[in-house]
Amino acid sequence: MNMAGEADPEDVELEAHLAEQEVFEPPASFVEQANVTDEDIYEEFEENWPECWEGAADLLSWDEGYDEVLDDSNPPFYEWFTDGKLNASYNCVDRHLEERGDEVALEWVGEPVEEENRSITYEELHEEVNEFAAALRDLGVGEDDVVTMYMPMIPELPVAMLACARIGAPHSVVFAGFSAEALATRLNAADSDYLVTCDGYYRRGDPLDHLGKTNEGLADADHDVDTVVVDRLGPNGDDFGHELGDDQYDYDDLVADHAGAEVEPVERDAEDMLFLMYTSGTTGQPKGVKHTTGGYLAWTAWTSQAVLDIKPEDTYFCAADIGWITGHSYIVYGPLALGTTSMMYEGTPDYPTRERLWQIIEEYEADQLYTAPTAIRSFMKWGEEYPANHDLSSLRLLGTVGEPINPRAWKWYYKHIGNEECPIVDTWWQTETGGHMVTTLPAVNDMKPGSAGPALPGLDVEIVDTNAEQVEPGRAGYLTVQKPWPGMLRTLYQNDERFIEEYWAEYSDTDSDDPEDWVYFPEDGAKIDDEDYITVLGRVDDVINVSGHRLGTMEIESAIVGVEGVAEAAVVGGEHDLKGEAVYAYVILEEGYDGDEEMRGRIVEGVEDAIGPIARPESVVFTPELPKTRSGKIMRRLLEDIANEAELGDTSTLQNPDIVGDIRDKVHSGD
Ligand code: 6R9
Repeated sequence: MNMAGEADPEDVELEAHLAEQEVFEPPASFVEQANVTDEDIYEEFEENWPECWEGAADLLSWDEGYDEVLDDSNPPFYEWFTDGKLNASYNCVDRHLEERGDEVALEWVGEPVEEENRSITYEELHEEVNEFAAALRDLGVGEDDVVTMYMPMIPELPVAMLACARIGAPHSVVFAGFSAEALATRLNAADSDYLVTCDGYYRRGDPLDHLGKTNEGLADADHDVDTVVVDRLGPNGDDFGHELGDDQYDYDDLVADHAGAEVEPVERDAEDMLFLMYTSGTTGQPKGVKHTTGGYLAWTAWTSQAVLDIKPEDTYFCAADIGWITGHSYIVYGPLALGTTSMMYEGTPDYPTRERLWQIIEEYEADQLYTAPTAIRSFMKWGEEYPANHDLSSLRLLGTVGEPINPRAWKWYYKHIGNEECPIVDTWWQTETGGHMVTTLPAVNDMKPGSAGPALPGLDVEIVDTNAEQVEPGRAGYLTVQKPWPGMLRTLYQNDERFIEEYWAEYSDTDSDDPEDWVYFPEDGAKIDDEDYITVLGRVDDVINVSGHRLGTMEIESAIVGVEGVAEAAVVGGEHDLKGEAVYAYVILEEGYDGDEEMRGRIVEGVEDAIGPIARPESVVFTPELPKTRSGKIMRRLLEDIANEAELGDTSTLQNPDIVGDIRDKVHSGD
């Protein structure tokens, strides 16, 4: 971790958030109907902590009540709703059947290739989840076996997740855009013997060969993996010429073989693992974030209700991918726990036209839209005429997630999408937090563009300096969470030590068993104003946030160093108008290799193969040396300054100060 020199949040602050703070009140028409309207909630939760979270647990149906809200006897291994028993699939499906069985649970809008859309009612979801759960069991999947999913935005993905939840098998969803190598790493890390994938999917009208990529990944798995393959492409996939191997099964066949099957939801302990999600961290190895059944589900249900204002009769649209935590928490678990209609779409916002999202919202009369600042910046660049062509008046609330939103984009979203009638919730949270942490409550708090808002009721967030002292309002510091919360990760899969190291060691007394001495550090910089509004300034570790996706610089560097002819590489994030940040790579070649286009192409390919196209470097700069401290550490900070064309920081501690100027000349001459 680089608390000391490399990423001082003070600098980050200067760039994005100097815009003057304007204040917007929640629209009256929204407040009138909102789920949470009482501003005393903050005080009440504080006074009644941790019992305040009983309300969140009450949103769920329990097979057996819990004994204690919180067991904090062994920090940081907190346990919530101890000894309570429940099943997430039952909570997201079965319990809605009586009242909402004929209502749509999942509204799937496919890529408009053959105008395939599916409206899946709770009744139909129940049927398919049961059939697939029965099929998984027959394949041998037992309770606590990790089932990996490598699937794009097709309805079989949430069905498979819920089928796993039903039989108590944790899922580990790998984003479909990740590479074969990334799949293999995750299969191996979780020692996962089962995989659900598909033959292919559409991107901008063209079929993509996903099974080919899957098979490449499987070839690198260190054990046998039984694989279920969804036929997404039908005859359009014939050109890829795939035949299913011996341990590969067709999804439709399996479901048909189990037609009408019913599987009793397995009673899970509140603390039993619901799923794993691998995310990028400071080192090259992705971290397997473990979420539990009780706390996570309570957290996502409660925040869906309080922050996104979801009601059962809503049609709620989150435009994220289920391969990321946002889709897990706010397409699948939170919304379905509340029995609403959750939409998912396949494809991109600009295919077949730049009106795709607006068309979907108009057609389905969506009540909420939850998306990322990177998308909003693209919409803004394309122009307001695209949304203006559509009736967006069904929208009641807008949300953003994934990265800081600059006030200009915020105001554009507010005006051109929300027609100044929808509150915006700018939700700060992480894979690790399970759900929202810092955001306004849409009917309670005023909005300040650029600032996410106060911490949610019942959370204790402080902005501190390196000595753990709270910083003055307006000053940059580090965001910390001082008390546990139900949705928190419980550990990193099979690696408690790294869990402590990554999230707690910085600000905790790790020898203490007093929970007061334990502080969660999410590795974000932030500042707070005198009304406790928090402005998140960005990561302070070696993680780059490209279009809201977390990428570790180490992962990208090791991919580049794996390319023949590369001696050393340093990767940093540089500002990017649309993506927020982009990947800048500085590369030293071995003797005898030229820094030409061919080499550049091989490096880009190496990164795409190892991680996926999202990690593709924006620029690759060849240099004979990298700026290093006397102790031999690469000074990434200077490389960031170069990428951002910023004033260069202190170079006096370098072994090789001249190299900085040389690199800068190279970058800016476009060489
Ligand atoms: C949900 C999600 C987490 C990191 C987080 C922070 C950044 C997310 C933000 C935000 C400013 C917001 N982040 N939401 N920064 N304002 N509203 O994105 O999870 O993929 O784990 O990323 O994203 O830096 O630490 P994840």
